[in-house]
Amino acid sequence: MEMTMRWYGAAFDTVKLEQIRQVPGVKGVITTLYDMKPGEVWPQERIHALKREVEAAGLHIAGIESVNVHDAIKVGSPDREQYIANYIETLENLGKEDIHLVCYNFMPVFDWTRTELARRRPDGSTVLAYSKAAVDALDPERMFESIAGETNGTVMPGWEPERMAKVKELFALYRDVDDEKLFANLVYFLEKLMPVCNRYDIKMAIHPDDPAWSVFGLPRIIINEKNILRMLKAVDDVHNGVTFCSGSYGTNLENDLPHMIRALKGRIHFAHVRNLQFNDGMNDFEESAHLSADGSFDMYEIMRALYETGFDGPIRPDHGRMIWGEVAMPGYGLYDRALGAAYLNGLWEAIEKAETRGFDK
Ligand code: DNO
Repeated sequence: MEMTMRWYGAAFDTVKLEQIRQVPGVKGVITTLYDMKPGEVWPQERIHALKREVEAAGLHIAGIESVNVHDAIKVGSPDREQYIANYIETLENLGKEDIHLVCYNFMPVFDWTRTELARRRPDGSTVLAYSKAAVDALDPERMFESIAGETNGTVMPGWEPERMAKVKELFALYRDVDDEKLFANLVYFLEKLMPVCNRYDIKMAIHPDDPAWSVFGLPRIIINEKNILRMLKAVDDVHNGVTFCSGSYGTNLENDLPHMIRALKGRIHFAHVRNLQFNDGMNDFEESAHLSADGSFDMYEIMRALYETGFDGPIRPDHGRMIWGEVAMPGYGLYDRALGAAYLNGLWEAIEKAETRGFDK
């Protein structure tokens, strides 16, 4: 595996490449052209410039998160052909710049959903949190306003203002799209992408729906082992793979994370590893520190399953807590993600050495 950190680009991120470069073991970033709208073609010159910028800081681009998918592709409207052609052109431009990993999601309307961006924990840190009661009481069209005050002036991924202005229209678009239709549209999209992915060896890594169940009555498909295996089989090409996000699949306590990793062997191209603390079954959870003891998951078992299945893609610490007075995009500050990277690297080293050297009796 390669330890990486997500970076949104100099114009959007509060964290600098020079700081990322000082996190032990991190040589790669997962980045994006954050100002590109879903459906636009990414110009090769801009990808090239981004690459140069990252390389000038002594790092490299380990993958893109995300090239967002236009809603026409998700709902399967006639104009999807143009948007798929544009997506293919973007992949070509990425391939020409020697980039071989693309994370994307196929979630309708909303990317990830949380109801609080700064819940205070006993240690004084603040974290993203989800409460079912809050979701049930929420008018989805107002979700963004209800938490907008807590973004620390940053633009949250998937919650871009232009997109949020159109929430009502977006809901109308999905009126006739159920899980099966969404699944068929995903397969249609992936089949069209596979030739270009094969030509440039680009691995597509779908991000799970977060949380891993339907919110606001919208269809959701990338939520459990059965559905992912169905998707991988439907387009049975190694370039059709997944981003294994423990914090997203883990929202559903029925998902046995190490078991899922083993079942997806060979098709996990990217991993987001973080912990969650459940407070009231699945009705309430918050994004604790990465450490096993701070949350509900056994992080050692998650890392061990990745190790044992021969995972060799990029891994990144995921959302971090806001600590030590840092003001940053919720989930994407420097300090706690750096602690997460160090911890995950430590687990990996211990697993690897125990495996290769064994323990002295
Ligand atoms: C949130 C992220 C998601 C993820 C996308 C992938 O912090 O995990 O926005 O990047 O769903 O397309």
